[in-house]
Amino acid sequence: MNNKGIIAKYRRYLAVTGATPVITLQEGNTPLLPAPSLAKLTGTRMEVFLKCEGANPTGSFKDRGMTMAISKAKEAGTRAVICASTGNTSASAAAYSAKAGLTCFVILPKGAIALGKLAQAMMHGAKVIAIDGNFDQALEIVKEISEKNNITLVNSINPHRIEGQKTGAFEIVDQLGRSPDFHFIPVGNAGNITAYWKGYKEYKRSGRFSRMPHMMGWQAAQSAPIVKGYPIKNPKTLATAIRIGNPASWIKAEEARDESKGMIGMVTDRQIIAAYRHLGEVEGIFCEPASAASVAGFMKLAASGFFKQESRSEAVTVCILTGHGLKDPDRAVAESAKPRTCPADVKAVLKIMGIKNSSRRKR
Ligand code: AN7
Repeated sequence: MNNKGIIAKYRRYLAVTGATPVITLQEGNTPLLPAPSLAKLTGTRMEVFLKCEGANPTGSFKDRGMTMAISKAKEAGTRAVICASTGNTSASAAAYSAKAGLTCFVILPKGAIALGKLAQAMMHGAKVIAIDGNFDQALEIVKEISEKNNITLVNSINPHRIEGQKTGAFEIVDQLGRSPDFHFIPVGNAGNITAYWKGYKEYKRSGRFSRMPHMMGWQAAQSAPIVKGYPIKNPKTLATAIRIGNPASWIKAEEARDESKGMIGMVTDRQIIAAYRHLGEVEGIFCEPASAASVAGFMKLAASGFFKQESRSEAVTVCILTGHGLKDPDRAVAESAKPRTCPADVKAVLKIMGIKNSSRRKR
């Protein structure tokens, strides 16, 4: 089926009318990939799937929310949009703004944005401003600017963003033919866990499934305000996308956790990198480090025997891989084996390949 984007696909669940100019890059319809190596870690018969949101047009889940936010901004007659970003929001806002003919301002924490994301914002013609500060400070700045000027904020505090992103839940149910039992997801500004929970609740009313998933959110250990219960002044993690100390949707994330009888936990950078490499080397999936946080959380629980309990052993788990690995090439290169170099000659190459005797030839 040809993909016309999430607004066309789920129009009746979204606040769009004939007057809404639909700005789409044909986002959504992303793969739900079985990950048997992860299921195996539990020692049970459970099934694990990866929702590969890196397959969206700008390489992250943000496109689901941005098609809505930019379409509604265009409908309202806005000329310019603004966002603070750890990278992916800015890449998506820049691309959809380009398509819509809007001016896009992005405010970034200087030096803390993965290279691919910065390249995207620049390439799509956004006006990029890097502040000497972190994401939380950037968010305060854009809130103030958007309130006092005729510029639309397209961070996830914009309700249209959440509306678009809730379609991820619809798609998972449509792809599985049921709801998952466990929904693993990284948590940064906490918009996405909010959106998925809203999506599951709304889709349940359509009668497509009866049991709600447990929402299992994961923060990086040194950027884990929700887990700790207080804002983090100087959040740290190599998963730069979720280096956020005071999430905008904090309360909503706690509601999703509590209503779903789920949890919000934390994983160390080491655990994130172990999951990142496992996905790349065993499942053939290259996601960015922040995305691997959901899988790191899954691996942590699997190792603790969490899924061994009778009622969980045939569960269906979905982990959201929120962004593509190519977003952060520096991290990928830093965490994997370096290329070897040698003279341009067969013998030298074979030596590095570890093949000693290549004299066997057919006569
Ligand atoms: C790959 O781009 O906040 O909990 O400014 O890029 O909804 O914030 C990105 C967040 C997870 C966390 N995975 O989602 C931004 C930004 C990736 C991300 C998150 C982000 P939220």
